[in-house]
Amino acid sequence: MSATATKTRPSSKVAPRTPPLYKVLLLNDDYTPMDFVVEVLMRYFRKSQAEAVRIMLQVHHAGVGVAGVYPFEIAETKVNQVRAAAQREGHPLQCTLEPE
Ligand code: TYC
Repeated sequence: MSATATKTRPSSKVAPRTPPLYKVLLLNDDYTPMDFVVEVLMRYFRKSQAEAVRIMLQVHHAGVGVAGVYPFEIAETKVNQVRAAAQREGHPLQCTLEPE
């Protein structure tokens, strides 16, 4: 084995290398404007406009959709940002977390 080669860990007794991930979900409703949902996806989830429109329409038609997948504290922050923005603007948009 070369000096830089990585060995496989001998057992599962060590902590996983990656943190558990959580999906941030957007839920559909009849009142939140489509443009607002697209803006939220671009601002808080760093989506392009085309991707934001795609996700918004997915939620609009299926009832729920994934805005992004993150470690817990980042996902929680994004949920709080979306809820605060929706409340500020008086929209009923719902946003929640679920383990991936
Ligand atoms: N259904 C909303 C409308 O017709 C649009 C919408 C999309 C609302 C996604 C919420 O998470 C949502 N204005």
